[in-house]
Amino acid sequence: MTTTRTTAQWQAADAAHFLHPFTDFQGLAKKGARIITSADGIYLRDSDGHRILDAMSGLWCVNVGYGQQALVDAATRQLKELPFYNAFFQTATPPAIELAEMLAEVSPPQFQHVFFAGSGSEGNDTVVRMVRRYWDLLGQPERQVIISRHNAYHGSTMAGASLGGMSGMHAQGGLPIPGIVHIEQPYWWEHGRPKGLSRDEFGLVAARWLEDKILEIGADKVAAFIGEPIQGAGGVIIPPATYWPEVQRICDRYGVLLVSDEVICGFGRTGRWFGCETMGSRPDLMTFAKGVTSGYIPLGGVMVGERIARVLIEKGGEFNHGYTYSGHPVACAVALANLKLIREQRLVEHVHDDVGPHLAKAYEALRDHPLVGDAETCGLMGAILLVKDKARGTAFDEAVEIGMVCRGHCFREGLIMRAVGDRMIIAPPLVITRTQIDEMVVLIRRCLDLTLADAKAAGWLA
Ligand code: PXG
Repeated sequence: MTTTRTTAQWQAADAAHFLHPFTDFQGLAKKGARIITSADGIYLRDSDGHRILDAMSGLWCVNVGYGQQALVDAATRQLKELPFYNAFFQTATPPAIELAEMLAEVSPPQFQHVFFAGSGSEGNDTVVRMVRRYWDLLGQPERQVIISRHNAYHGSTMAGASLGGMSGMHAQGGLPIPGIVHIEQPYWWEHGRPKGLSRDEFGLVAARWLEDKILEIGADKVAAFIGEPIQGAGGVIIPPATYWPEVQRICDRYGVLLVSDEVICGFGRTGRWFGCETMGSRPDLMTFAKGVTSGYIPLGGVMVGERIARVLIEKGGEFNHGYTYSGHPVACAVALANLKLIREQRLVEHVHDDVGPHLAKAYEALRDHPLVGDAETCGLMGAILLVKDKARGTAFDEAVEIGMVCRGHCFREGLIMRAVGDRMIIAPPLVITRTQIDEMVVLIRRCLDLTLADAKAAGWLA
């Protein structure tokens, strides 16, 4: 199929018919999309035959890397045996049941139940419905408000985008929906450093913004707090170590449910099975997607803590919510094969003990680069902050779009590294080796050098 058309032909057909997500349609049509045709391990191949190191795991999801035969076989077997049956009318399929069982095994002990969805966005829609249902069942229907954070990403459905704190998304479509409010993010560079706070001091300050907000609204009206252990799409914002334990203390104190959005941080990304384990929180709900199938097929859902599950089950009555593909047998079969692979190949340990520390060391070494204001990692998530003046930590003029300049060099050099403002971010497949990390970091340094050369030539450093 991929050899039947030239790149230009693919691009023309793409521009004629395909409206891409989060894309300026006109701009893309002019430039032409990059056509990815195949992949293996941590490398992609495009329609011009270029090999590209995928340091973003597709879109934070291909945790086991490309080309894993066990996942292909699981899908094929299940497609032949039973390609679809629903879970609505008192029915279930073996893959969905087995996956539910296995998710309970790999999750923190408070999670024994799961609600399946088709994506992370749908999972977060379920979260909104479920926390409100929980408080209804407990006779506290006025507990409606969900607190989230600016620059969070929780998906693109009405509820997902509302929970998220992306102003560009809120500006389109009258969001957020009622009952969702936002506090500031725990980003030290933005809010802590300018005030002269240490990272740990700032972590406590940022967590207490949650307490302030709960007190402002009234604890009896607050249903839940939701956050990504580490904000991914927001630019790999790794909160200070003091942040999540303090958030946990505050949620406990006011009886507010804690929701950990594990769509990116789940399934080994941070060196534990779930990001909340790395960050030290004990959530009541966990949203998951992406890495649950390593992106080979869509699947999402919510792990439901016993505090909530017991109420939903024991108080009875129908929960009027669900999706056609809740517990899709093929998706669940692929997820099962994926989780087994992660377990058998000890990929979580591989991240925690081996490649995570190796990446951390390599990023430490990048700090000497003149453009690098900060370089930090957690497990296999990494961020480099590009600055104009290293000594003062001053930012580039926004109009320069320094991140996009750097990203352009990455593309040309055969590396997928994302730019979020001035932050260059990575989240490579968990199967990456030390040697491949070294290869990736050589590419990163080269792209930083090229970006620095551009900045000097254009006078952006002045
Ligand atoms: N929660 C989190 C934390 C996410 O990162 C979602 C929910 C929504 O999942 P679905 O499966 O509905 O897309 C996500 C998705 C980016 C980018 O630019 C990140 C995501 C999606 C698209 C782009 O980094 N994350």
